[in-house]
Amino acid sequence: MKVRQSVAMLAVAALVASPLMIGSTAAQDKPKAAPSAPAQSKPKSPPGVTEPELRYQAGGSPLGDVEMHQDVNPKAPPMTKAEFDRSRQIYFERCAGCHGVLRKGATGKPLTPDLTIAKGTDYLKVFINYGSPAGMPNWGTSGEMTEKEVELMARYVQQTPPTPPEFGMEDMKKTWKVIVAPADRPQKKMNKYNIENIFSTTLRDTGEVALIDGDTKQIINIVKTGYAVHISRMSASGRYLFVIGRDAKINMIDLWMEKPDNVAEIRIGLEARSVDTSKYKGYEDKLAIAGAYWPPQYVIMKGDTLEPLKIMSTRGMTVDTQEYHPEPRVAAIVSSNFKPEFVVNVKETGKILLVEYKDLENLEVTEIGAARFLHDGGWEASKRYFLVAANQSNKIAVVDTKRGKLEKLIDVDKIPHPGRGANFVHPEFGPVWATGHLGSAKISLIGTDPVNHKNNAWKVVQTLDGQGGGNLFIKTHPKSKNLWVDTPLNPDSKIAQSVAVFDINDLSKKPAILPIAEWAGISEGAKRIVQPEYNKAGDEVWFAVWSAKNQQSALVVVDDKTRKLKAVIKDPKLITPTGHFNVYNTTHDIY
Ligand code: DHE
Repeated sequence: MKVRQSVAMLAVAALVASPLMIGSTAAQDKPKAAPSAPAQSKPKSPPGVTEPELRYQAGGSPLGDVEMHQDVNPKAPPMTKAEFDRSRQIYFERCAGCHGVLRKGATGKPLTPDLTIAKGTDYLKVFINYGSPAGMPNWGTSGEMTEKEVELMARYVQQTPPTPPEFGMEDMKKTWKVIVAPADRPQKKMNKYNIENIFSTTLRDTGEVALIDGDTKQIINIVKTGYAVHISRMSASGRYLFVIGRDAKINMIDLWMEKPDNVAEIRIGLEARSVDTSKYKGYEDKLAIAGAYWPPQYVIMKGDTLEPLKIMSTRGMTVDTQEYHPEPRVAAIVSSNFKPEFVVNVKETGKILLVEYKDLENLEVTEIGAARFLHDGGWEASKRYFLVAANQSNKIAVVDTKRGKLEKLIDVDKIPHPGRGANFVHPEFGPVWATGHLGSAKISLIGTDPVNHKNNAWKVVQTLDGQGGGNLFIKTHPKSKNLWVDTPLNPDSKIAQSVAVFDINDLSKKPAILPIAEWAGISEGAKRIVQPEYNKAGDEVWFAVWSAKNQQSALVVVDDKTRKLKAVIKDPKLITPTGHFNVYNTTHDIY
């Protein structure tokens, strides 16, 4: 392997979210005084960390169920095997998202025994119970953990962190199944569906996707996928749909089958979020790639069978302080249109890797230094520049995939979360790409045309005021004049259950607020509105109305022109819908 280094040494802003501030002596590093108010039923966000951030990051990890070795450290308080296993499970369900699998710190502070043993069980118990102003949630007083669990966790964080197993080629091959071999698959499309207008909807808590006919709004099939399934992506030809679960299971679905269904599957690790396929001319449908959270690695596979070909580790030095990081998770991956390359974004090291896939034996990886905590992002309209959020650094990194270089690091507001962002031509500033924020109500519009609008390129040219923080996704379409902004993680249910829509022709106007959850006609549940997604024609916008597993959810379709309700899709099988992906728009990166 040859590594071309073009690391720009750029300082990043200090971390904003520091869930457990062990190892620092700052005043804010003290546990909060015991409150006199009674225990609350919901976790309350401490000052410094917004509730949306907390809800978003403290998602469960499938590693909780993985058996791990309990190392006995004589200096740490004793724990039985049963206590250790229970607290390990709680740790991976509640804490690993911020403090990291190995407790070396991620967006939260390190929790290694060299720091925690010195603090002692009583101190740690207070910390876990009441939280800290620096960002540690009040797990005990919020009612999220019982007194016994708080005590267990205080002892657990003093133990040697257990390491989940590695997952190499042999493990992958054991999970790899070709359900229908390429030779046995249809030679032509065998169904009457308009497959370019199919939507793949994540059914998060059942580990399935619903394939929905965008024309008739009927469910075509509910396909079994991995645990807490995350995203869907398309092959370049638009025939194969790839789905990845949080358990790192990839399912490959053939849309040409009479009833589209799985044709291959594999696990590429123990925990993952991203998958994509080769799109460069001559390599269409040839390769697939997936990135894991654990082990920290990415894997290149055959595009027609998912046979694993090459595994690459992401362990290495961070971009800013150049310290070794043992678990840099792979966040968004996209496929370049300019070169046979995948763009792999590594969260904790803050590096963007351009992985050239034309010769896997002599793999060339260009390493671009950006900023820490790279998460999600998308292309600007020409698909030459990729914009990715370094979320806890409050920056957007721009990569020029033609030159293979970092173009710019742009400061934006608190915790940008673009999804893939939204591209449109601004009446005053020319082509822009937009991102919303988890930590604020702002929407940043960034100029993306260095040729005809040079003065505006790679700058925030305008900031809009949305409904509030807790935004996750933003969307428009080349044929539309609407910019849709969701706010599913806003603590105010009225805001979480509605969306804001801006008029691109006149962005000085306040957005209209549409009560999508009300339109769904569902009585109970959180009914969070998630992810605007257009149909192929660009005249309908689909939203998920996301409630708990035991409650009714729905999809709401809005007419883009009139902004009026067009259809509500309800079905007992539509359980916890979150993301949805239109085949045509996903294949062609239209957003
Ligand atoms: Fe996601 C994209 C990671 C929580 C729905 N999510 C992504 C990507 C990453 C990621 C790295 C980019 C993938 C790519 O483009 O290749 N998401 C994570 C997390 O680590 C996090 C914070 C916590 C976790 O435990 O997983 C998390 N994500 C969520 C949710 O709670 C959401 C709202 C509901 C759900 O289904 O779990 C959610 N994430 C999504 C969606 C996308 C996504 C719908 C794709 C957006 C797109 O437009 O492409």
